Amino acid sequence: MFNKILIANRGEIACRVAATCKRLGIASVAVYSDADADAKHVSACDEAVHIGGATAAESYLRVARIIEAARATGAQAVHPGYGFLSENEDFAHACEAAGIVFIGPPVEAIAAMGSKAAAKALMHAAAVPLVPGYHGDDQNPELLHREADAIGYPVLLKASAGGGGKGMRVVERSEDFLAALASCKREAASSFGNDRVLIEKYLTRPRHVEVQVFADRHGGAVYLFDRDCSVQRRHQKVLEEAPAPGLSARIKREMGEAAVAAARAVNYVGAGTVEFIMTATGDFYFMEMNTRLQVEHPVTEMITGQDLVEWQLRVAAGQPLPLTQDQLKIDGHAIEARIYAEHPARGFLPSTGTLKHLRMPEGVEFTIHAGAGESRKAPVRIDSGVREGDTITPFYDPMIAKLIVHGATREEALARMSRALHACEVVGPHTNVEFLQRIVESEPFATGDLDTGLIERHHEALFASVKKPFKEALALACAALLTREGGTAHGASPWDALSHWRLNSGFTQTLGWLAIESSGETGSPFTVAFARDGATQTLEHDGVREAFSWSSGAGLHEYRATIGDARATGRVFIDGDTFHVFCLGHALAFEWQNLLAHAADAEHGEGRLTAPMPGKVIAVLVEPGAVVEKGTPLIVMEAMKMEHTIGAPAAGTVSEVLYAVGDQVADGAQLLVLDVQ
Ligand code: MV4
Repeated sequence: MFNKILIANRGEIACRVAATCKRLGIASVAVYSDADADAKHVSACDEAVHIGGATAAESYLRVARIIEAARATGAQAVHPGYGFLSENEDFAHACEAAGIVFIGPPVEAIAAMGSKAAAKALMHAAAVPLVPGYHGDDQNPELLHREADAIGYPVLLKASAGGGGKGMRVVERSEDFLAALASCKREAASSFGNDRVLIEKYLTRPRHVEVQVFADRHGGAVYLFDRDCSVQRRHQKVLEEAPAPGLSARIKREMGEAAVAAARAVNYVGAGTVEFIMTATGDFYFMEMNTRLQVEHPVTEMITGQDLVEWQLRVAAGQPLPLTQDQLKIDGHAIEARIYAEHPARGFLPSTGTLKHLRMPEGVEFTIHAGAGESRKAPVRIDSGVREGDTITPFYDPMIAKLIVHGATREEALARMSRALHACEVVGPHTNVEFLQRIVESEPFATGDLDTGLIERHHEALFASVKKPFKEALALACAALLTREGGTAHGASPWDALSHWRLNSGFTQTLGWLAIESSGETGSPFTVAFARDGATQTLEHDGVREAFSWSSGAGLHEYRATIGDARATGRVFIDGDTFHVFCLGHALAFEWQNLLAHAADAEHGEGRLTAPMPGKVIAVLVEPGAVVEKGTPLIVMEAMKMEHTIGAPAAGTVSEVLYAVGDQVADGAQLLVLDVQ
């Protein structure tokens, strides 16, 4: 076994690989870009080498620089993770040339699977099922047209060098074929530098089912069962699970054996994924083979209890596969959700920014203490490459975390996933957490009625607005605000004195709010009146006054509130004037309208302070000569049983106070004179 490896990646997969290294006593070397100097993966490794600028091209894609880092640190092998250089033949080749083990398949296997047409020819020879179609060398348009007519419409044109859904065209009718072919070839040439295409019968409502395979250098090859990754958006997987639901033992075995045959056909070594497309009746056809560890590998780890990174390291070090096919068993069901920093309401654009608050459900991080076996015992696993305080930048994939759950049955795993998603709290970038919740709780997902069109077909329901616990969340936001105003935030300001001093005489305080929708849109401003009279406290909102009480909870940011007969415990995270409330499994946000500052703003620069409405002066908080800060409360008025505090519009010195407690004042009357500094 190696004693030191370099991890040529970043984020959660670099952390994931480092965790297994730690567990096995293998030293790990991180590489990092300018943007990642303080990244989690750097601290997860024993050593780190800076490899260049923030963009991937200047860092994680620099073959020579990474090989140099491996040489300089004495790493015997390189783990490429996924993405970046993981399926790059030149990189695998350069490692070999430098005498460093590439933890991945042989260069020839990567090359064989790089061309779809060539891969299909190999698979045909190995008797792996293929979608009826044409994948020949002859690209004469008339010949292709005749082939398409023979297959029968609709057909699908695919760029041979493409992958992941790029360069595909559905052709519905023979008369559209030649135009679609020309357009597909143009796109293939510009995207992949190669205009070769293949034709397939177009399958409607297919499932994406893939098989995890592993092969060693000693002729051993096994499958670690199947995964369903049908729930995708624009070819980006959203939810993955293992095993694929609803398949008979016969289909599972046939597909597993076909996947092993596919791996053997290219002399595969290491971890690979054979991707099949499956019809509603369970017919499956080879699509492509991914020659790397996949993002969704944890669901396979959860159901098999195996650490696939450990398997990769063992195989790369020349050891035989740890288990035979007969020794591999499926235990229960696992589901993975990919939590992304993206904005569903804006077409899922990546959403960047600092993770000001990040709380994941109770679970096991994939660390030194939790190998795959451990994480299977713990039913919730979180693989993440970021911590609270880190920033999601535009340079890399905006994934925040993978949330993986296990259950004895799919139903149990599903319920656990739903709960776990409801426990995710993110403040900073927008996320897809609510979107994931809706899919997980949707009827087709719950019943396992999966196909690649699920999200599009249920678009309306998945994007409809949900009812949230508005009143409870608002009560918690008010609790957090009143707690803050009552003490710590303003220190020994006169405002503190005010709340305590008036405790038993009864008063009303107006709290101004704006609701912020998950779309980012803000509603209209509204006020909540908090009143205290002796031991009785109430909140009035929307014309309804209800009994209200609150207390700070045990944990950081935690509050308990009762409002009328509703009660809620939640966390309120305050970011500037925005109060992010997490309660009852929902995230809501309110922007505090600082009425005091607003009143001050309205008066700004004039140095005179006027009554916003007719009423009575109930407190004068300053005396002539007082030096005040901008925003310092000066006078409190009461009008229509509500309290209004007038604050200093700017820093200055109070030169004159024109009214005393108990005085009745007219609308617009000047209350005091301030000499602005
Ligand atoms: C197909 C297909 C229907 N018929 N091939 C898309 C990405 C690539 N891996 C294969 N893809 C498809 N190939 C035939 N003959 C539909 C898709 C497809 C798809 C496949 C898997 C997962 C999601 C998908 C979303 C749209 C289309």
